[in-house]
Formats: sequence, structure tokens, C-alpha cells
Amino acid sequence: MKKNITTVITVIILGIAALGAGMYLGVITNKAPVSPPTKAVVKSDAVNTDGKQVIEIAVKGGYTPKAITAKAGVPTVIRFVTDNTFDCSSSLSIPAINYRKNLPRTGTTDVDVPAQTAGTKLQGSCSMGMYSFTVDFE
Ligand SMILES: [Cu+2]
Repeated sequence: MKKNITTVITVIILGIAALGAGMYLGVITNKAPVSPPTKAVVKSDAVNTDGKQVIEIAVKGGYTPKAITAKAGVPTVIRFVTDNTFDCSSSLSIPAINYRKNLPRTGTTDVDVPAQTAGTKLQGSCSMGMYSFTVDFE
């Protein structure tokens, strides 16, 4: 009988411990995911054979990276990569260069941007202005 009580108490303690661990893990998994880096520096080796710097932006539920630093005074290609993109970020608008296009659901779209002066912030967004990105020319 005494052994049974010990067993019951042990089971209860283990149960509480398991519950506590579960809650603890729950708290961890409920934490907001680590946000992706919002700024990417375009390295000088990202220049293609035509002497253009190439910036790649993934388009799906927004633009990634959202903020990019690029070199001023160099013609630039912004390469938009869609991959089963069914949200409105595929309807791209870059007002400063008069660019507006519905990107393919999946594919790669190169947008030529002429050399920009240092300090220029080129902004683009979905047609509704819900998602946006900025290229800082330095
Ligand atoms: Cu939108």
C-alpha cells in the first residue's frame, strides 16, 4: 500500500514536471520568430560582366531584403525573383523610374536602373503600397 502511494505521488510529480516543461516550451515556440536581416549590403563582387551591379530581391508576401545598400554611380539591375507568388507583392511599382509591372507567378524579372547619385533612396512597393522596399545608393 505504501509503495502504491509513493508510485502515485511520483506519477503526479512527473506529470507536473512534464506540464511545466510543456508550458515552458510553449512559451519558447510562441515567441516571435527571429526577424530576417532587414539590410543587406551589396558587395562589389555583385557586378556582372556588363559592369552593372545586380541586386536580388525575393518577392513573396513582401520584398526580401526590404532595405538594400547599393553603390552610387553604377548602373544597377534589380532582379526580382518570384516563386509561387500569389500575393499582391507581385504587382510591382517603382515610381522614380516609372516602372510598373505584374511579375510572373514564378520567375525572374530584371529591372534596369540607371546609375544613381549618392544619397538617392529608390523606393518600390506593391501597387497598393502595402509592401515596400528601399535601395539606398551610397
Ligand atoms: Cu499590396
